[in-house]
Amino acid sequence: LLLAGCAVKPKTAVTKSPVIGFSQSGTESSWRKFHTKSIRTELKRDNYEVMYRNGYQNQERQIQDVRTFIAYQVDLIILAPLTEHGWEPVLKEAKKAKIPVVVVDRHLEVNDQSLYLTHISSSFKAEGQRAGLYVTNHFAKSKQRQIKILELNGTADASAAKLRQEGFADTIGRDPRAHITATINGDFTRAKGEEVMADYIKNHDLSQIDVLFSHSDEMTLGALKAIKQTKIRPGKDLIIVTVDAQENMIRKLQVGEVNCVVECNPDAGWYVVNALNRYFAGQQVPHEIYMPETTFSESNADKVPTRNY
Ligand code: GZL
Repeated sequence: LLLAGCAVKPKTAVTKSPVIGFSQSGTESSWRKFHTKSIRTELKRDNYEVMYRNGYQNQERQIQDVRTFIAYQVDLIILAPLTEHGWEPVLKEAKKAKIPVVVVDRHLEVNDQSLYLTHISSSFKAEGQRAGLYVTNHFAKSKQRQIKILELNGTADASAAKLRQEGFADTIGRDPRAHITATINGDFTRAKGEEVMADYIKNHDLSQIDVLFSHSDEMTLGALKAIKQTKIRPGKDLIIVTVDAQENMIRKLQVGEVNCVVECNPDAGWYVVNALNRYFAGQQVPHEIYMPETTFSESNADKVPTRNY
């Protein structure tokens, strides 16, 4: 090992950091952007190498991204599925290539649960229940005989939308006065939220509606723009309940423009890296990991922790 008069240090076996393919569904909200940032920051902190792909809210594109990860033979795939169905084929290809898949955020529907290692997300049904609870509590002492609710839904076939709707319906169903009189779909985006709300206002009398339940803050921000073109005072004439707890929505809660903000916690990074570290250390990983979250309303609007998103 003596070359040209100097000893060449024997190469120590450098363990290669695992390479992680991360397929994110899109960048449609501050919530989503922070969800991505939280996971990538923690992966970097623990020296994982990351191949990140943005699916631009297109499932076909996400499936191609996962195929790219398989071709690169990454050590593990993190997938934030846009919608619930249509993932079996590509998950079977990953399994055949012996690449584990960690599902984050929304659910995906598979018959064979071994197609993914774990699912790390929020309980969207509980978020819907909390939204419904706020509504029934708000009208508990009211003599109003009817509580008419307009629901602004997120992306069709997205578990976040389906389960929020299910949880909300569960809870308001306990008050015989409460009814969802109309449902409009804003696809979890601000632009679509504004468009479908403006369309609803054009064809209906919004003053007949008591409550707007919106599945995400981005859609609520769009809907508020349309509502402000009318005489209806958001947060006063129209009770507004929304989900995510983005900083921009907390500010609206604090000035009384909305009444209840159900938190959906995007800070998944620590939970994801903890699961990866356990997997690569050969330890057990639970099949479902739920993130902690809460609800904000006028009662605690002045005590909301900094949102970071
Ligand atoms: C929920 C997530 C939803 C957020 C929206 O976990 O899937 O998608 O509530 C985002 O901000 O569009």
